Amino acid sequence: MWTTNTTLADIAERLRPARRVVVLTHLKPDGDAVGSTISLVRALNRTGGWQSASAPKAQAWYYGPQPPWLNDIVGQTPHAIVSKTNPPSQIAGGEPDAIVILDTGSWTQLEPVSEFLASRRDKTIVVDHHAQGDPDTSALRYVDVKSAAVCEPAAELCRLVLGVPRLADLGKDIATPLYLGLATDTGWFRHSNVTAAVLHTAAELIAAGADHLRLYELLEQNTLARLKLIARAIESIELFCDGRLAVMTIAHTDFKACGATPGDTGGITDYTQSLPSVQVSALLSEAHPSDFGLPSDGRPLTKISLRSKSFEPAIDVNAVAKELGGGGHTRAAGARLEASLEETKAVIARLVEAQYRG
Ligand SMILES: [Mn+2]
Repeated sequence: MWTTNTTLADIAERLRPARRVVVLTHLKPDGDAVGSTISLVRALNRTGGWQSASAPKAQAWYYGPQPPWLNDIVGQTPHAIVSKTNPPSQIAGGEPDAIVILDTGSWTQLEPVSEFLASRRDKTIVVDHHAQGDPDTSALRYVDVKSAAVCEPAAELCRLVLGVPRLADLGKDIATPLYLGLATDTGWFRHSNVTAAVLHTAAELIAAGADHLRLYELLEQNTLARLKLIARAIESIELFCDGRLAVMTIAHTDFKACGATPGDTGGITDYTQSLPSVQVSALLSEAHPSDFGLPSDGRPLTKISLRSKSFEPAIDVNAVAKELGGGGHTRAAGARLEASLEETKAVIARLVEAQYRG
C-alpha cells in the first residue's frame, strides 16, 4: 500500500546523524522536485558533522531533461547529473548512509537510478504527495496527498532537521527553493490544490526571505524557441468529446524546427484549459526513450500530460493516466506510451470518453 509508515520527525532523526545522504527526485525535475531536493540538501549540509567542500554530507542527483533555470536555483549546492557516462556508481563517492527520494516513489520515474536503489531499499526514505507509488522503492515513507506540493512536507522536514521553531527561521537560501515548489505545483497559487495550509507555508517562507519576485521572473520567462513551440502546439489543437477534451501534439520535427527541447513543454496544457468548453487538456509530445533512461528499440514513444478543470462532472485524469501505467494527481497527471502521436491521440480520446460515460 502506498501509505505513510513513519513521521517527518522520525525521518529528521535518522538524517541528522547520517554522514552521507543522497537526495533524489523524479525524471525531468520540475520546480517542486528541484526546490524540495535543494532545500533539503542545504538544510542537511548546515547540520555540520562530517563534511567538507570536496565531500559534502548531502548531494542531490538529477536525470532526464533539465529545466533551463536549474543552475540558477541550484547554484553551488552539491549536486550531480546522472547519465549513461556518469552513472550512480561513479558519482556516489562512497556508500550513502541514507537515500531520500522527494516528489515521487514510482519506479517509472526513477529509471536512471533504479539499479542503484534496488539493493538499498533499507536505507531509502520517500517523501511524496502523489496518490500512487511503488512501496518496494523504500523502507520508510511519508505520503501526504493533501499537500499541493512536496515542498510543504519538505519545508517541515527542513525545519525539523535544523531544529528551528518556525519555517520563517529557515533562512533565505532554504526558503527560496521551497517557495519555488509551492508556486510551480499550484500554478502560482491559482490551481484547485491551493489551500489555507499552502498559503500559510508560503507566507512563512516569504517571512524567511524567499525571493518570490526573482523566482517568478526566472521561471516565467520564455525563450524564442519555447514561444515558437507554443505556437506549434496551439496550431495543433483538436477537440474531442463534444469540445470537452482538447489535444495538442508536438512532434520531433516541431522540437527541431523551433530549436526547442522537451524541457520547453511545461505549462503548455494551460493554454487549452482557458477554452470555456474544455475540461480535459492533453499535451502529447514525441519523446526519445533516452529521456526516460530507457534503451532505444526504434519504437515510437509519446509523453502524455493531462490536466482537468474542477467543474462537474469532474474528470479524474489520474485514473486515465493509471490505465496507461502513469499517474499523478486528480487534476494533473502524466504517462508515456509506446505508440505514435496519432495512436496516442486515439487512446486518450477513447479513455476520456469512457470517463464521461462513467
Ligand atoms: Mn510535486
